[in-house]
Amino acid sequence: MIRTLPTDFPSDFLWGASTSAFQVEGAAHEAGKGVTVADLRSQKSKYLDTSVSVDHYHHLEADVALMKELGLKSYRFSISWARIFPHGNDQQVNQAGVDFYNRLLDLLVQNQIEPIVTMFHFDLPQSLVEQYNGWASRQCVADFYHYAKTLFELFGDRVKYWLTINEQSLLANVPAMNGLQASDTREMRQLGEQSNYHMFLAQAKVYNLCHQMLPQAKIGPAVSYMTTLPYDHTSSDVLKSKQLEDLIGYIDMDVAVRGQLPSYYLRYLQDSQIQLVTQPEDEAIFQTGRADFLGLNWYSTSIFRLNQQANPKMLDGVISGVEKVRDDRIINSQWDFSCDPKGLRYALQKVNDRFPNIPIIITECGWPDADILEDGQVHDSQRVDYLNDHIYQLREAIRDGVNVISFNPWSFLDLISVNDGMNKRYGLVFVDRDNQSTKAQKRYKKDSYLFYQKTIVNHAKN
Ligand code: BGP
Repeated sequence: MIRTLPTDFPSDFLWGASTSAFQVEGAAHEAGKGVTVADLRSQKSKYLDTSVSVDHYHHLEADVALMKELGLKSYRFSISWARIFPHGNDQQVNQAGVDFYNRLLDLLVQNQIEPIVTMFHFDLPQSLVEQYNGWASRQCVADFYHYAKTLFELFGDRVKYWLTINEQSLLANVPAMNGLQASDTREMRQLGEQSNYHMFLAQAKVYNLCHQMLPQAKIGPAVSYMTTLPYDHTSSDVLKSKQLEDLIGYIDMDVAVRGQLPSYYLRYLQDSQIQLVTQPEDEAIFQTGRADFLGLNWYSTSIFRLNQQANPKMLDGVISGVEKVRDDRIINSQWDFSCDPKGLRYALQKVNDRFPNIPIIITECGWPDADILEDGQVHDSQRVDYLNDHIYQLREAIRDGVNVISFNPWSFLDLISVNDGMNKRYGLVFVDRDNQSTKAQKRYKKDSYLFYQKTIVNHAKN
């Protein structure tokens, strides 16, 4: 029998939106929460103070009401590890933190919004860095496991979709994001890859644990994946582009789905003379702990001009051996994000070719802009176009046979950008604050909110 392809979004498609704890919550030093590496990063001038963020912590009911009015079927957010365990590995939970997430989950469930919960999104408890250098130490595997087990016990009755680590490849390639420091780049690379290994191991253990403790639940990573194209179509450049895509894009997916470190990564380690510290039992851990789905953070297409240097890898956010090229044939934002909707369809087809029929949740996808509030309105027409065109291509990918089950644009409401504070906004909901003043933190629906609301209604009819 030849199977029939879907003609549209499935009726149970989860139309959602996305945020992360330190970027929205605020209350960073309230209610017993411990300090995180994100809080410390934010004290450096490049980042915006997380102590207030957009004060979601104190606007919980109103924010969920806005989600409901928008028609969301899912909400992807993260739990702050340090709100549950202030030092990352305390004997007891911080009850005020547990209460906060209980309130959020209860509100979501009451409003029929499916929670999609990230366990760790760039905000490692600082104490773990001070105790043993965080993810660079194998102890962190045990502490993450204990944290995950606690989340399953506390919230497993209401959460069906779990995401383990957000954008591990970024954390591995920019180890400072995990609070790590080193005297030279070589040592930094070593720390980055050892951390990478421990994050892989921790997730494999947690996938397995989830399957044992919560057989109804589904679990996977939230992977950073952009469409990567070579500038020149010579074989050597195409090969380099593939190497870059493997090492930065596919690696997290390959380990999560196939249960082993891929050969291109072993080759990279060998060529870079990086020796990982491993244990004999690890192979079995990788084999038995596999993800059920892939969460993809996809924003744009990047075009790279590649030089002959081996091993493209990122250091402090810069990819060595390659140069990102701005191509005016695609629309670019002022932050060098491109708008390439067909790039999304192409990326989804490639992931589906690699892992046939694996369920995919788009965990992030969005357009940055310096939105302006005028008379209570925000006319974010570029974001509306971005959403419209990407949703169209997403539907095309579903019609191609790609198993996408949920779309969660970044971000539900304006939040502090990792690199650009409040200058660079992504939200469907405008928050009235800037880099200097927190103002009233009043919320306003942008044009993109109204557009997305209509889109959800139209598709829910199918
Ligand atoms: C992803 C992160 C998000 C978010 C987004 C936009 O990498 O998972 O947390 O920040 O990118 O990036 P930025 O905030 O730098 O604009």
